[in-house]
Amino acid sequence: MYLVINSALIKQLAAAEGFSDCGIARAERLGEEEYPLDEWLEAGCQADMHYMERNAEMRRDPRLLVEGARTVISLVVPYKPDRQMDGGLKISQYAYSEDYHEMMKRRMYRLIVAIEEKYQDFEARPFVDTAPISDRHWAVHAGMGWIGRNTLFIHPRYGSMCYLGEIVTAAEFDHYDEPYQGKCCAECRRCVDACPNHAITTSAVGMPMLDARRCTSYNTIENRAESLPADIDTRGYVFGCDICQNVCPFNIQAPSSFRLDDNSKANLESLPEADEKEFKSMSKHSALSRIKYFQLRRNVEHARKRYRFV
Ligand code: B12
Ligand code: SF4
Ligand code: SF4
Repeated sequence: MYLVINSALIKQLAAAEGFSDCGIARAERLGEEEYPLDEWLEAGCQADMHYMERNAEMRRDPRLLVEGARTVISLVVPYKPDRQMDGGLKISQYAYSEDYHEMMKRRMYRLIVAIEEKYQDFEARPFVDTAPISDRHWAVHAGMGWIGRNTLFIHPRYGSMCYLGEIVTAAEFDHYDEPYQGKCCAECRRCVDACPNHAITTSAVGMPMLDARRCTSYNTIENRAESLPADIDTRGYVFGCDICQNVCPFNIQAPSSFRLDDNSKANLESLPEADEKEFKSMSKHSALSRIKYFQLRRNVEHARKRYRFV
């Protein structure tokens, strides 16, 4: 006999640990129609993120990641701040606060402990953008929202500015959520039209597809080259990019989740001028630690060069 867990109780515990939404899905294989990874890879959209090519089958099937997995608990924490950074050079809002990998993992471990207190034999592993598992597609599969044309997961209340994570377990639950069937982007194309680099393209079967080679977020964060492609218009972003999220009506109407001025990372306006020591201190416990100092300098130089022409 394996453990059967009360889904409604787990959702209550998740809310108590600071998750704004929680969906519970059966751990099963996501097909190509649900997660069109092969097509994306074949089109070369991953640029040099070769980790996306490795373990592709595991990315589709959490049972290959966690032996005996029966359930994926998908969790949402919104991050829209009450205002955006002023000034010409800016960083993306997902990096305004504490590193989301650390924050999400901490909350997920606390949730696992809270579940263990109710069910002694409960065993689980938490993931947040750190293992071959598609965070967005599990959020859809667990019934919490849909994949928008900007290719991000959109929650009907919180929009796309939310961090996602999963707890994968062999335990069985008494109720599973159905994949999301509600609202969607309908005829809206604001994000596609707003992207200055035309990075949101269309796949052979008519799905929106993000070409990382054209995306400012990829170029300012993941691209390790000495210089950025000259035609990439970062519109002043030196870390990440929010343009296709800022124009989205679901983000415009979403409530803000924290006051930027209350946040310890609020002095980020000085980031573009930071020397290496200052950068190290600012990027500690921040998503900014994903880049090296030379990338920051390269991104600042690229943005300033572009500004002279626009
Ligand atoms: C690789 C990656 C990137 C790459 C590629 C982005 C991408 N869209 O794939 C780069 C570096 C560019 C990137 C950028 C960003 N990222 Co990122 N990234 C990831 C990562 C590691 C994997 C994503 C992936 O599987 N891509 C594979 C391909 C197949 O997906 P795709 O391009 O979306 O294309 C398919 C879908 O759109 C699909 N599709 C289209 N319509 C529909 C409809 C339905 C119903 C379905 C099912 C599918 C579907 O068809 C396309 C294929 O043809 C995830 C973490 C994780 N482990 O899941 C975070 C993640 C997606 N990123 C995240 C964030 C926050 C960002 C940025 C906003 C950061 C920033 N501000 O700069 C930007 C947003 C850029 C954008 N518009 O997508 C969050 C997104 C949260 C959310 N609400 O969705 C994630 C989930 C991390 C997290 N745990 O919070 N990222
Ligand atoms: S993050 Fe910026 S560059 Fe990338 S698709 Fe969105 S608007 Fe375009
Ligand atoms: S801007 Fe419009 S098309 Fe793009 S993700 Fe938002 S609702 Fe969908």
